[in-house]
Amino acid sequence: MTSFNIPPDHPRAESLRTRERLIEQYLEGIVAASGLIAHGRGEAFDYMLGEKTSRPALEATKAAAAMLLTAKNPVISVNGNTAALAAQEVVRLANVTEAKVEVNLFYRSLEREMAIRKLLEKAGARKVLGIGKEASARIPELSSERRRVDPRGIMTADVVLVPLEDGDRTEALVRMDKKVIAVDLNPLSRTAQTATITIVDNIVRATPKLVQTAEMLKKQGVEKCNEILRKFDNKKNLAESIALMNKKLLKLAEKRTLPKSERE
Ligand code: PTJ
Repeated sequence: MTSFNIPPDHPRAESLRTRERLIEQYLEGIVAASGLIAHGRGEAFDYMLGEKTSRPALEATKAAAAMLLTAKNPVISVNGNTAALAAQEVVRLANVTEAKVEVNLFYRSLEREMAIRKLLEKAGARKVLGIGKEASARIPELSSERRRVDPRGIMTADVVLVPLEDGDRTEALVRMDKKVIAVDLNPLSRTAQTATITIVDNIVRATPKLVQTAEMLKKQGVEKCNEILRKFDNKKNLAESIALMNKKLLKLAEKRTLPKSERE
């Protein structure tokens, strides 16, 4: 535990609690040092979204749930930040969509893999793939440590959920004809732009909604899922998220500009 006491009435208490969680999990060896920086980048984009789940994000969440439910071999890829911020939701999502859970790290070490497995098991995971020598398959044309994957998991998956990702692997997975679902607050990132479905939302908000939506859609059946997928357009959805951020910035800029009478 870190010693910092967050005042409950602090206007940014929730955001500070998330930061503390990441720092704690960094000290536990779950989160990579770079994971703290990556989160800061995410926060900046979240600010532009008003730190709320947007309508396009909800639509993408619905499509993502439909894609996971209709997949033959769905896999949820877990890195340090995802484990720290959403371990329980990952396990719940895996249960409802019958997806496998695989640890896949950019800053790979056996210690971190085992610490993340332990955290996931504590959250209820029955089987966690991709640890150590189990990640014996290789994603072609990818040089980062993320290329090592489990032959029972990501290597043979048809749909891979990659929350908080770096762009290279998403591109490589798409080249392998896999469908990729990304959760990324930055709609401009390579991951966001390359994924089949991109949820532009904070993983803290997105994963409980994804679980809820999957539970609801599971009851409605495959036809409903297929219909949602037919109607979903990721490029359009991304453009809507960017437009939303733009609108928010313009609104803020407007408040700070000269009165109308003094403008050119
Ligand atoms: O645990 P490891 O070793 O696999 O490393 C994980 C990190 C995140 C360090 C690694 O994948 C990395 O360097 O990622 P990037 O390239 O910095 O990309 C992370 C993306 O996630 C950025 O586009 C951020 O805007 C976004 N992001 C950060 N925090 C959140 C987020 N998106 C959703 N929710 C967040 N909380």
